[in-house]
Amino acid sequence: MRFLRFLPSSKIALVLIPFLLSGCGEQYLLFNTAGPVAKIERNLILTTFVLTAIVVIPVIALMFYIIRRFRDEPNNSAPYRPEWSQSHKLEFFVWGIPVLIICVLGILTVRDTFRLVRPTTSMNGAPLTIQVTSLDWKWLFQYPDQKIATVNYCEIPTNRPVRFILTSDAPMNSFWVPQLGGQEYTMPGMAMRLWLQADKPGNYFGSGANFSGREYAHMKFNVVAKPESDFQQWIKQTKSTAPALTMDGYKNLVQQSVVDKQTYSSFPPGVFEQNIKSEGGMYMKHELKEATD
Ligand SMILES: [Cu+2]
Repeated sequence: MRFLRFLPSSKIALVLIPFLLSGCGEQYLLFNTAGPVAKIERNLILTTFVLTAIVVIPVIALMFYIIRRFRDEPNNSAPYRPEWSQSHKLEFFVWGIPVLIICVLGILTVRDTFRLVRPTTSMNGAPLTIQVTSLDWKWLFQYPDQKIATVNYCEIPTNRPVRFILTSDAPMNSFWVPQLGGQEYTMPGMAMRLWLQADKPGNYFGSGANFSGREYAHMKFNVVAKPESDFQQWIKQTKSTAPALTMDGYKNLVQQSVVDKQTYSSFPPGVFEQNIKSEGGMYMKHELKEATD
């Protein structure tokens, strides 16, 4: 490592420390999980990281070693063997270990993927359903059972699985609340399902994770998790104080614009399902039924 020779190793360590330790900070939402879904996904990410490091670290270390050991310079005693061609021992390690790692990672990933198709914790009572529509450049949340709607934020009860049904009435986007779980796409004419759950009250950052036009950077929202009783209180208050979302109001929201948080005491019935159907959702009968039953 001749090019590093003029830098004492203590200096290199000092430069590396902030990068190596920054992952512990609270601003790294992906690792600062707040629910069972995000926890499963974070563990899978960390397992993947450790397993791939088994290959990556020795390969990088070997690269430096080989460059140093076999470089052409006077008095280098490294053996020169041009007729060398095959080593079964080496092949065994070079192929065997990665194949083993891929197998383990494959099994773990399939296991967790299927685990997250259903709510991760046993349910007492019905889950909460929230229909999410990504619009040009805002997020609309509809509560089909409570018959209320919000824009650019939503509230959920803690310790209860929430079933998000996702679609788009604008270009495709992606719904992502890093502290609660991985992203899921929103697509016109489709109804995607994503189970999330918050274990502790808090404000969880959410955003559109898929570029969808000029003001896409403003497609941010908060998921506000609060205890069940506070959540019921919020529903009650919303129903009695907020204005209604009319069909004209919805058509306005669909237009390209950036808006602040909004709260509505009602919304035009069926507007979510009609949007999916009008965009070719006849192929989504099963999912639509799930979204509306
Ligand atoms: Cu799709």
